[in-house]
Amino acid sequence: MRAWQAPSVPDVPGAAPRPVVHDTATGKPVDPTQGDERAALYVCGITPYDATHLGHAATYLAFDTLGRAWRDAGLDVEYAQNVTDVDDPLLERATRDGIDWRELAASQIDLFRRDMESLRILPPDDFVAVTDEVDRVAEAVAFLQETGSAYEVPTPDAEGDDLYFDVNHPTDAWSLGDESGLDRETMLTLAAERGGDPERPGKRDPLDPLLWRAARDGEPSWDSEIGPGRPGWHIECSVIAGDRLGLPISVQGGGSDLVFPHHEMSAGHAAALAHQPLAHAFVHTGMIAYQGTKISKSLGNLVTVRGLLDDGADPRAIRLALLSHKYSDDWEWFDAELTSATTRLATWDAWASGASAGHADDAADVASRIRARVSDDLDTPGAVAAVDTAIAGGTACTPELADLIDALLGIRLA
Ligand code: 5CA
Ligand code: ZN
Repeated sequence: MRAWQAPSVPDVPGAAPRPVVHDTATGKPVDPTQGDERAALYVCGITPYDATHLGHAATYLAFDTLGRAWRDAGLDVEYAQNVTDVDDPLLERATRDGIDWRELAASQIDLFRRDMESLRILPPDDFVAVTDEVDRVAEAVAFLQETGSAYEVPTPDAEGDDLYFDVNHPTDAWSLGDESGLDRETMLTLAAERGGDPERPGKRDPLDPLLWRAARDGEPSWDSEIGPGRPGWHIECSVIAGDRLGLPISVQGGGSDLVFPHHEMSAGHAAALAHQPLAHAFVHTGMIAYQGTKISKSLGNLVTVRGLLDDGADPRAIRLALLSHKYSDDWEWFDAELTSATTRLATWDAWASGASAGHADDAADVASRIRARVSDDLDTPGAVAAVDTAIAGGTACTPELADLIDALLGIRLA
């Protein structure tokens, strides 16, 4: 489906280092392109049932920064992102609010597009609604059934049986825990909290995740070669990433709440489908909290991009506030974040417009410093500090330096 309008990104001369990022699976910094000229990025997209909150914004901004750093290093970037436009939380919200789930999804996807545009986030090349990929998911699940990785669990209340993934069926490119590194007890707890159903009777292993939910009365379903039903959650991302980008991809990205079960199981499905690892690196953003707890639609402690913009925030200040934190940290949003980012932005704008005289000779060093910081596991706070230091030290903002700030940090200074 249509993504959103791309912001302009200046081409900046000079060499940028290849980015290195922290890989959750190995716990180490890696070049996920493995020296290739092509970088393939898949980032888990929204479940469209509430407006873009700052946690979403921070997550997409982190991967936007990675895409910008790759481009600045001269790589060809291919980027795919899904939208989970049919899933239990979306259906529950639509029922609660008495609206059609399709209408709810469409309106929230539109809002997300507008928010991403306001924040000047680079759009994916492929922005894929799960409801447009149901046939492909069904085909993949049929293949998993034929090859012994999927099995039926008796489902008396449905037209057919639900299909589950057998986490213990051997694959050559994955075994349970490869991506998350978690112990079984933690996996069981997280599966129960994050959409899994370890208590469901009839499964071979309590951790086996749903691949295909057979049609129930009153729930959306699609006819398919494996009977009427709808996709499970993890398989959608394995299929879309594999189809659009080819496996293994460079980076599978998302928030740290997706480490288990979502990315673990997506990697398992990909391995069973393609005998390939899903990704060279699994990169996770930290969770943003507000009023003491993780920002979440279900908890209701939302700070939305739209809300801040409606209150008059400069979208560049929202961006700068988020960039001032390390992407992988968990941190808490305070209203003062926006105030200090707005003040900092005014200082940067005045500097770029040449209001204060300065010397231009070390502007190139500042540019190198920004590039070095961003390519070192997306150290955007370090890049922000490099600009602050340049201003404090009397370095003038050359047009090239302003372009580099725009290209890497996505902030066009006045
Ligand atoms: N549709 C699935 C992924 S396939 C999903 O998790 N959707 S979501 O709308 O719940 O989240 C969208 C993205 O924002 C995910 O990458 C998620 O990890 C991230 N995210 C959600 N809440 C936060 C938060 N409080 N802080 C940082 N990132 C968050
Ligand atoms: Zn996903």
